[in-house]
Amino acid sequence: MATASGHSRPMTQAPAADLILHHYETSPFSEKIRVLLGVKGAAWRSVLIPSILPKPDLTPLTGGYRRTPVMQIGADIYLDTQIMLAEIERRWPSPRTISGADWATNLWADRLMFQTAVPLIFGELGAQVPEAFIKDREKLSGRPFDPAAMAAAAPFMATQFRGHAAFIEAGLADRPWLAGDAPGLADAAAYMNIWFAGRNVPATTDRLLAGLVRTLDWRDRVRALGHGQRTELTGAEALEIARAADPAPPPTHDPADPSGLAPGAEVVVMADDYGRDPVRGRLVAATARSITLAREDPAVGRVHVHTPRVGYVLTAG
Ligand SMILES: N[C@@H](CCC(=O)N[C@@H](CS)C(=O)NCC(=O)O)C(=O)O
Repeated sequence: MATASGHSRPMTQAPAADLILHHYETSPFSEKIRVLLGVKGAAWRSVLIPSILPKPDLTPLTGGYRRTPVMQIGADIYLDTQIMLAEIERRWPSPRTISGADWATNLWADRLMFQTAVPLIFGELGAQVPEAFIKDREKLSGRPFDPAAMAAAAPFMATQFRGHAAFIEAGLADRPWLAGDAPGLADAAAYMNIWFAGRNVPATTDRLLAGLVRTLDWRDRVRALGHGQRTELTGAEALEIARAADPAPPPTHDPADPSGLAPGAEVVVMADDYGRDPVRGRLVAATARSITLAREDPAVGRVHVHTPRVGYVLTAG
């Protein structure tokens, strides 16, 4: 493509090393992003965060959001994998990973299939789940986290998990990847649940995937995609990177936004499902796809925090 300066851009531009993922190894939503970065052939930086609160090097960036993962590019902070995937695709469009109804597939994987994997796993792990983790997840969800109740629901969850896996099997009937001829978001999103179950309850997962031969082969091929080139960074270094940077030009506010809120308004954003810790700031832009707000923190200076629109509640604060 020719640019204003007359130079031509390379066809393939891998994500630069200024993409930072705050994550932990066992996090399924993080695995979705890591696989996507593998598809993109990305060089990226990794900050390992705790799997339970407190997360002292993370919350100054997010304003209180505590879920995993969080993506940082300079002074721009992305909460929720939905907005991370959109931003990765916008900044680094090649190879293309999103088309068709992939966003619907992504929400199916995040909510419906994930919600069958959680009780399946924790019901079986039962007494092995540390008390501190149980207490943390009760705070996260606002509901009891009861491995015994999950174990009681396991037979139903097993049929549901296998049923969701059968959707993957059907999706692979006439193509090598759910995304088509090449891997993409649909693959990363669906794989996250198979990976999560497989690494925690491998024998049960094998039993529930028995006979789903295309899915088993696809699982191996998604794993073989890898995670791109990852280098480690400390949380303190990431905070310093945010402090030294200015936010990138934000999306354009939609004047027809149904919220009626205008840029500059004091607002609160929170997830609509779990981990609903409110994030406060000044509205920069609300669009049909995203919410951007500006916030200041002594540790990081001025940052822009971005969330998806679907799955998030925006109110005047
Ligand atoms: N909709 C969110 C869900 C993220 C999510 O549920 N992450 C889990 C871990 S994979 C979590 O936050 N657990 C609690 C924690 O890590 O503190 C997304 O797509 O990013």
